[in-house]
Amino acid sequence: MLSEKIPIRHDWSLDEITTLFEMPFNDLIFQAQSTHRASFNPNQVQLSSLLNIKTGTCSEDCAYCSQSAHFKTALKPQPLMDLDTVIAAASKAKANGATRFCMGAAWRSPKTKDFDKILDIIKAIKALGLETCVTLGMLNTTQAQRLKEAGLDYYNHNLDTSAAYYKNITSTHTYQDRLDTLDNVRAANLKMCSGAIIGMGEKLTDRAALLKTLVNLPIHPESVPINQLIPVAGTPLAETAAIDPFDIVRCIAVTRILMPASHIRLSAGRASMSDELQALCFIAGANSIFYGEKLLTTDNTTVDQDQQLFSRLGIETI
Ligand code: SAM
Ligand code: DTB
Ligand code: SF4
Repeated sequence: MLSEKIPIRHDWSLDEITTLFEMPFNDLIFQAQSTHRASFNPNQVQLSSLLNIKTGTCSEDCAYCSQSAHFKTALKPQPLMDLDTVIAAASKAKANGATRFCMGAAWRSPKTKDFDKILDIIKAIKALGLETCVTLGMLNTTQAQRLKEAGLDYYNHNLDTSAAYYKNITSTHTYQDRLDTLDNVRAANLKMCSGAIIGMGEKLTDRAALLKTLVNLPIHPESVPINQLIPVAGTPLAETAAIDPFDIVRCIAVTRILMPASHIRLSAGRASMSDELQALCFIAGANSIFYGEKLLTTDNTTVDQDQQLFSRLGIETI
């Protein structure tokens, strides 16, 4: 780690961010890797495991999502999992080396009847010695506070794309709803996990505008997942053309430069990426992954594949 810290800024303009995206690739990667080294050990990657604890029948119509009740996908809906099933999955993730356990529920917002069960799940996972993260949809201030009191570490709520492009992605809630939840997460003193999906047909300016919103929040999200769209059959985005693989590297590099002290997670889409592309993403400043055979409803890389890749790259997992 270098001693010189990079300043944390909250006043980035769209032009400045667009200019970063348009830099020659080598210059961009050099700046991102230099920034990365100022705050982090460049040979360490944090491992978060994911579990979908409630599957499908979601009232929202997010165009990328396999779990929306609005689309006919192959997914089998499942109610909220039992505590014991969640504990078993978390114990396995811990034994494989994960340090954080992230749980997702396909809800617009948490259901009152299930909320106490969620609090029990968080307490039990904390007791295993894992960091906890949940993503349950929109939260009000009381819900955020109760999650904090149960010992929750992180709340995941992605802005996903720019405010302008978000209107093409969902009609059942607004960008302002997402921002309000992020405010409530901060007000409860929870750590924030919020990031992007790229490859939904958005333009470079949408990627820049999304990152501008995230970086100019009063505190940068501690964790920034960068997802590449996984096209799911039956969803409106099923036939979306694949992006240029260098676009995800650029997106990670710009995110690293903007948020020098945040963990940046190379998230959905790794299963379709080559080892070389993933390595470029780590050079560009990604220092966290979702680890384990499944994301929420789709396949991830296997634990064996990831362990082999990290061994070839001399990366220590934490
Ligand atoms: N219902 C909650 C919400 O909307 O925040 C939590 C679950 S939602 C599935 C969590 C995140 O997963 C989304 O915001 C999106 O970033 C990501 N995601 C879902 N489906 C995806 C897909 N097909 N490809 C890439 N990312 C996806
Ligand atoms: C995030 O940014 N990505 C994760 C997690 N947060 C909840 C979800 C990825 C989902 C990919 C599609 C699926 O498996 O359903
Ligand atoms: Fe999927 Fe979450 Fe949107 Fe529901 S709110 S459709 S679970 S992304």
